[in-house]
Amino acid sequence: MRDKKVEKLIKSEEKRQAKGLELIPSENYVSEDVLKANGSVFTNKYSEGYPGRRYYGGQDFTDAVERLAIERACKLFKCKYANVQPHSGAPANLAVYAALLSPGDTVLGMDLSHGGHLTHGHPMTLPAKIYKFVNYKMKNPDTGEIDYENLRKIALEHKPKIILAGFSAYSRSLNYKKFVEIAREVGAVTMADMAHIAGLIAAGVLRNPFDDGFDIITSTTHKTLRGPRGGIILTREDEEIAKKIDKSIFPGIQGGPHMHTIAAKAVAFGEAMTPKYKAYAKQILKNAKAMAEVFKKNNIRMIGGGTDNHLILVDVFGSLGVTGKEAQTALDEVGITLNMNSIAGDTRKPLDPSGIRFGTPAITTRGFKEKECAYVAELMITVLKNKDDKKIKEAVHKEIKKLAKKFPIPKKFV
Ligand code: DSN
Repeated sequence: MRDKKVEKLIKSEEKRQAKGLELIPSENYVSEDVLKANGSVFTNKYSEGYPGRRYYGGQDFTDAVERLAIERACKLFKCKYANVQPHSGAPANLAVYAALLSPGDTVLGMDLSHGGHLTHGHPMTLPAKIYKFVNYKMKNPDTGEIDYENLRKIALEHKPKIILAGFSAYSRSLNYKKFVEIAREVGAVTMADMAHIAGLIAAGVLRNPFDDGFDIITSTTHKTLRGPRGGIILTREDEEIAKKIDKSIFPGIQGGPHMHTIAAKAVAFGEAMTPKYKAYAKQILKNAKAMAEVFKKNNIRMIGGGTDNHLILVDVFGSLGVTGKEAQTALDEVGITLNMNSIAGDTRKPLDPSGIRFGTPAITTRGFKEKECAYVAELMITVLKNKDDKKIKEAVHKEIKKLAKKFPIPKKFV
């Protein structure tokens, strides 16, 4: 690269990723093919519109690559329509709201502190300023069970136009059938934000909400799905809904699609169709269970009591008297990256909450199996219990570096 300053920063980030262990459950490593497509000359092209209906010339190859991404997304997630243009998850969710709601209409989504996402109605977000959001919660944070009775009660009372299932910090499975039943009772559209678990659904190791009758799925493409940073909106079968969503993305809230990202999405969807990817997805779940088992054995409280998916949410403050921020910092110091997270009923502030959230998608990409994951969990607990002990932290850091060296970030997945 001619720009030495930027090149140096890229190299430093490369080193950071190689030397440490990534446990942020929404992060992953992409293949060199995804990286290549994402850094391709498609970045030079404007292509407002959709394949066959663009507002600029020179679209032979953009049309072909977008069609390919759509075809693969539909096959992967078993649906009729896909919009592959959302720049990420937040615009994907906003586009669905804008497509189906009028200002002031109601959406029923999961409470942020119980695992939902900011875009599911946090008062600071734009959607919450336009639409009304009401929230459902878990019945019991120690089992993670959703309070479906109350969800139905809220739905009957508020008559939402959209009932939204999905989360960014919830470790159990949702009962999609119940959501669909309640939505049909109140005449709502069902939308699943599966950003965290899209890859696990694509691989068939977690249930596909479409199989239970969900109307719409939104997702990012860069988490378990292991593609470029981006978003998608899938519609099971309703052409009218799909048309409204297309208009909502363009010209509604976005301009030119990022064709280089769409090319990279097509590559990632292709990779996710392979038997190797299915094995990867299975291993993510096994690895998360192996880590949860260690926390359980050590009597450390997990929200939901364990995990059915790729992530674990631990109440470090309640169990060990260590705040989420302290835990994040101490683990950062030994080469483990994760994030502090609020937990249900948290009395602490979001910038220093009671919990930490971590998961296995990235370390599974590196080839970690249950044995290594259980060991990492043990090391994490050692650090959490000795967060001010320099010597212990140095010893753990050595172990983490050894593991990182033994399991380099792969470049090819298929
Ligand atoms: N920021 C993502 C996460 O970490 O879960 C969700 O948008």
